[in-house]
Amino acid sequence: MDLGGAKLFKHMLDRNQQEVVVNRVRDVVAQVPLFHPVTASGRRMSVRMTSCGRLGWVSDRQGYRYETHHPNGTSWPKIPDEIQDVWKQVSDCDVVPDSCLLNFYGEGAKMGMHQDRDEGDFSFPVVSISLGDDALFRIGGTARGGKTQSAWLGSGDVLVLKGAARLAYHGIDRLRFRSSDLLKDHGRINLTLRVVR
Ligand code: MD3
Ligand code: FE
Repeated sequence: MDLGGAKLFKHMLDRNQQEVVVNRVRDVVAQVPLFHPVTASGRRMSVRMTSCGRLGWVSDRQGYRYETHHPNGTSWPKIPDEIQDVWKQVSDCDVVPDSCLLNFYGEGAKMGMHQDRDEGDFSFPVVSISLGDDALFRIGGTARGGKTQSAWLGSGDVLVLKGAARLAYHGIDRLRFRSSDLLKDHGRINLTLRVVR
């Protein structure tokens, strides 16, 4: 499947691999808890986030940026091997990712259309792993407000963004809440692996 240069690998992770990754995510969240990022304008995002790897993405009233520590002062844990393995399989890139953003969507959470441009080099791909409930993903072009394409991302799906798609506007319109039984309390986890530098 091809969404404007984004490559979607449906069902790349089987149920057992999904459970292993969820357990690794639980280990990370136990060390660096999920938080609701706040935008520079003071709006609280509906998605909760945390990170692992050398750098993690944070947003607060000062704006958004990559930091070496969680807002509580803890350094981010290492990216678990089972998550790095997915990058090795699909990124077609010899460089290892230095950041893994962990997004958690509860009932009603969504993410508005945006570009990812806080990284130092857009020639590296971004790899996204979806776990739990189905989410309606939307991707457009590199200008805001153009035509868009949509696709449902299901548990175990992996999306690779490179080339023109790397700077495409994208977002999550809505979840099909409780569509998956992977997570006890339902909801969705999205992991994005990046080279930030
Ligand atoms: C297209 N995450 O973390 S994943 C994000 O499902 C983000 O949580 C969404 O947008 C989520 O920044 C969408 C798919 C995705 C991830 C990164 C991208 C699409 C992308 C970077 C560039 C272009
Ligand atoms: Fe994004």
